[in-house]
Amino acid sequence: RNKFWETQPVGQFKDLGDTSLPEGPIESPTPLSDVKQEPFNLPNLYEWITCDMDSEEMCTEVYNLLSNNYVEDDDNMFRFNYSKEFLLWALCPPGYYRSWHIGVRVKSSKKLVAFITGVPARIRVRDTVVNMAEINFLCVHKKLRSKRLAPVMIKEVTRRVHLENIWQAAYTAGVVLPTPISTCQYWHRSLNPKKLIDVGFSRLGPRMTMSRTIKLYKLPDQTATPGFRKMEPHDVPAVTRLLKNYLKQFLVAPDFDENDVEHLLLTRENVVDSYLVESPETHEITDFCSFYTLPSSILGNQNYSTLKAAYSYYNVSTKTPLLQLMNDALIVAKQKDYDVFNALDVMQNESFLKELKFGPGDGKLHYYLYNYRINHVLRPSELGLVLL
Ligand code: MYA
Ligand code: JJ1
Repeated sequence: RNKFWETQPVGQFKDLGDTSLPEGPIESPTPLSDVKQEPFNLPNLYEWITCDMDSEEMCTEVYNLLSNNYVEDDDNMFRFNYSKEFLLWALCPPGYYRSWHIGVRVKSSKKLVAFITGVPARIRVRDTVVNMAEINFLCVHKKLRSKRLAPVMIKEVTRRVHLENIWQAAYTAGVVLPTPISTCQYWHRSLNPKKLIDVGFSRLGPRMTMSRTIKLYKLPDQTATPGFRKMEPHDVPAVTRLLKNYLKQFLVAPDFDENDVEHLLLTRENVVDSYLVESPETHEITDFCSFYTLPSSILGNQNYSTLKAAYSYYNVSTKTPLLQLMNDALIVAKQKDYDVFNALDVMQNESFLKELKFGPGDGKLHYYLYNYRINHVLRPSELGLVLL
């Protein structure tokens, strides 16, 4: 069990509950000259590549690998289908390193068969802001599973992160590894219940008919909050202030500056949508909500091939009740033809999930830190971080 993870500087299951260990880095940084200069060895048939995501061909290869081999639900009915525009956005935030976009090819055919990425992020843990890598999009082609390729990919991304003098990382996974800093629950709000039921994403509840179900999930045609509008480029400073102040209350949260907000939150069609409330009287920006677009392929359905899902991203309420703000987010998502609105129980999301008719899904998401010990398992509401 966990022969690889037992060798890594991460919280180990045997240490759970041991509060004598100090919080913070598990290992100290080594001099940069001591970081291994050559890539880790791959089995002989394969070679490392650095992926240039700006190249249309490279981006297409990555897209194809992920769309056929990335994360599926427990029953293999749906598979995440990140768009090319989304990948380019997620992988190229301010200060990104091209060397952290890592692929593995078959030497003979040049076929891309594995992928892993990191992007830099400043993440605050309690009072300390730590330079970290956010690791995402680890994927090994279905035909090459269980050959211990993943540990080599993880060691190689770790090496390349170390070369930039960064020694910590944050990541999420649907599987349990040593050891989660928190475990979150996915919740789902039906926007197009008939399609969700037809494709097996949800079921007709007991004593429910299709028409009662459609009525249950009906939403108003228009948003309710006066001053609710799309975020625009000139809002970046105000949104950054609002978000920075809001995220202070969480134990683990990103430390965003204006460049991050500009990149991560300004609306990009079919990638990320941001809305805010501008007070009609004072023109102050008082509230904010956002979601990103991550469709899933529907595997083996006669009538439908994709599920259009919105995922709750960062939301801030200071004046408009969060419940009302998120109801407006549901209304715009419905107008934009999303089938479902998904959210984790992070931050203050619990305060609206049940009332806005979200239901718990069958998936959980575990949050992890690499080379940083936290002595207590966090409640999801203590997390102020959403990874893509
Ligand atoms: S999470 C999304 C992961 N991707 C998928 O689920 C897509 C579909 N699945 C696959 O492509 C493969 O099954 C993967 C494993 C590639 C996941 N995170 O090669 P193997 C451990 C970490 O024989 P395969 C995301 O992207 C497993 O416990 N470790 O297995 C965040 C075992 O180790 P141990 C994982 O199935 C990724 C070993 O791998 C995961 O062929 C964060 C088996 O290797 C997982 N999701 O391939 C990565 N799944 O024996 C860590 C399995 O010890 C980053 N394993 O139990 C750490 C920080 C690095 C940077 C540090 C900087 C300082
Ligand atoms: O989407 C998910 N589950 C859905 C579909 C389940 C299909 C059968 N397995 C689900 N639907 C129920 C919705 C219902 C709507 C009305 C109200 C009650 C609920 O539960 C799950 C999340 O719940 N998604 C996954 O399993 C995908 C993988 C999640 C792990 C992600 C790993 C992230 C990678 C790191 O970046």
